[in-house]
Amino acid sequence: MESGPQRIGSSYLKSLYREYTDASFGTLKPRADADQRLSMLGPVIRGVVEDTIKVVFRNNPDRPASVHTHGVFYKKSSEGAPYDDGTDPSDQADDAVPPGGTYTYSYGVPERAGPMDGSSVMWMYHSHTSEVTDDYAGLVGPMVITKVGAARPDGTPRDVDREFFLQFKVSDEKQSPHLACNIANFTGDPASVDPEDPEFGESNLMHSINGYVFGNQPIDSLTMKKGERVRWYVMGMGTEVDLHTPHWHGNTVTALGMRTDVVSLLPASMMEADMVPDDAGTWLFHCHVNDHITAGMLTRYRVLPR
Ligand SMILES: [Cu+2]
Repeated sequence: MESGPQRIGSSYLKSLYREYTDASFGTLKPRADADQRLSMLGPVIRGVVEDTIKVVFRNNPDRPASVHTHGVFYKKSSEGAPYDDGTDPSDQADDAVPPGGTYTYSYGVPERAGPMDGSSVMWMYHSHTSEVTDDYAGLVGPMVITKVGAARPDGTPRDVDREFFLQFKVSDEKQSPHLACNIANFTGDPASVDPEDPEFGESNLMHSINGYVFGNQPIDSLTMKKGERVRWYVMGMGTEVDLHTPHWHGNTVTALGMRTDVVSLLPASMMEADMVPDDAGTWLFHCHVNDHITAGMLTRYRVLPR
């Protein structure tokens, strides 16, 4: 985690999805206290079954990027992924929005995009122009679809008091498009860095939850009250080392129709886990994979007395 002559340290330049106040993209929308919990993730896109969701995407980074969603209904012109699908150029503007470009994606929300059980389901969205490097750049966020009749006016599920969003990922910063910039800006002696040095490679595997390691996500952003109805949306991303088993100390959840305190995530897994905490305190929440524990894939959550 420490920076050094050949070490980047604990801070990296990332490319992140951020919400603006309007489509002029002049003013970043400040994140509400409740949204600070998102940390590195993009804004929560919300919809209710039978809605149409439109996302106006401005690409500020210096390379092409896109928005590719899971779960919802899209035509080829809103898939956000370039591959040999036989479409003509009029259906390809979504695949790779150029630097400075703007594109409006449109998604239907049929019943099959909504929850099967419960009131809401989380899908992820991410850039799919250069799938691997876009992921390691940080271009990922959550989308929540709520059942008809189950949403408040702002789209949040009425039967849930608090939602949390956490992504478990071994972020390989060596595969980030910002590697050269991070070496130049954060190492002590950039010219002496050998990117092929295995130890340099290991130092850039960030075993992170929402971009934080070793419990550094502010605990205020993971705080709830005893007796509240809490919905945890957890997701995985990454590669073959990304098998994660998020484990809550102190309280249990229901997930996939069973009671547990550990769930399983593989790359691009998405899951809801509902908790009604009955045990106040500050509790560990960590990946239970041994190698990931020692590498810092852990955080804390806090349950206040009612
Ligand atoms: Cu893990």
